[in-house]
Amino acid sequence: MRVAIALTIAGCSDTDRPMTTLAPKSDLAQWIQSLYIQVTTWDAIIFTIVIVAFILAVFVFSSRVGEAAPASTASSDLGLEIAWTLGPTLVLLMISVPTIRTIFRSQPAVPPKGALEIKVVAHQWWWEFDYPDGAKASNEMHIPVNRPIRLSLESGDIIHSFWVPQLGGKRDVVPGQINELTFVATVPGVYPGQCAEFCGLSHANMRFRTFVDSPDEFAKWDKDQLAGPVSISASDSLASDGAKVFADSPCTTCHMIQGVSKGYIGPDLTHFGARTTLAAGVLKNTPENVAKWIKNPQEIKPGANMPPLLLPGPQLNALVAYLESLK
Ligand code: HEC
Ligand SMILES: [Cu+2]
Repeated sequence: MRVAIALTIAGCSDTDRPMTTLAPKSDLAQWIQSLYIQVTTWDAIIFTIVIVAFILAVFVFSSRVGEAAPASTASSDLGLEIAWTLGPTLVLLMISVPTIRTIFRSQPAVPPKGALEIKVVAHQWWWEFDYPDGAKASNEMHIPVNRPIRLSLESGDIIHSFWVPQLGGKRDVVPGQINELTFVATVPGVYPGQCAEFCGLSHANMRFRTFVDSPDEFAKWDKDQLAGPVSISASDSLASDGAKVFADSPCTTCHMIQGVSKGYIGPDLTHFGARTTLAAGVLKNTPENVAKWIKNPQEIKPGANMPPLLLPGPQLNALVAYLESLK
């Protein structure tokens, strides 16, 4: 039975179904997977018993037309009464005990030793990740493999839900409350995530990615994030023009670029050029897409909390070149 379930699950490959919940890449996801298998096994056993009893009742122990009804035994058989009270109780215990244990294991009161603690802030409709050393990221979270990760989930506005299917279960993000999620990612890779609690117009566009890096890759990424933006080489006149466009634009009121602006309404753009996607994973980060986004964010993402900015073509091109240079 278990082998059959495991084989069926293994058939759901995770490369062509990146949002699968059946390809665990963390200890938490693995525990949840084994819960699925346990519960499905119990279900299958009970299903079989019920169907067999049903068939026997219909075809073997039923009275035929013209025959007398069989004598009732229900109220007199104490053994049976005890059996069908204890049986379901046992089954419920078998299901609830491991389930509740898994819930507690996913949020231990004390973070595991050596855990990396990351503050996650959910916004309509993007994700902010704040690292204990001051590094900041938006919509693309980097974590080291095989090290306990402790997420503190907060909301900047309304209820959202943090969910990376291959790394574990959903956890709601509730205003005025800090919810926690603890896990160890065990396989390097890029795992997509998605807000899983309806939060308005662009809820479906509130995606993100988790990069599970080797410890060295993670250390390098973290160091790059802590540094200011890579300085623009004097030869890149387009990007330097773009820096001026940015500094004189309303972009500065909402976006932080270290050493340039201090906005905090939208994502920190200090290392925007190093991200693979933009607008919470909705578009690939290419110059064409960034230009499209600046011209009309709402067309790409209904309701997006960024106003369209009508810039003349050359200024827009320069601004895009500047943003892409921010590695
Ligand atoms: C009123 C505040 C506001 C202003 C002004 C504003 N933005 Fe934004 N910006 C946002 C918000 C909010 C988001 C996140 C939108 C989302 O993904 O839902 C965003 C997202 C972005 C992103 C995508 C970032 C990412 O990592 O996904 C870029 C790039 C960007 N803005 C550039 C600009 C530029 C350039 C300007 C000036 C022309 C500008 N923004 C003006 C609020 C603003
Ligand atoms: Cu949502």
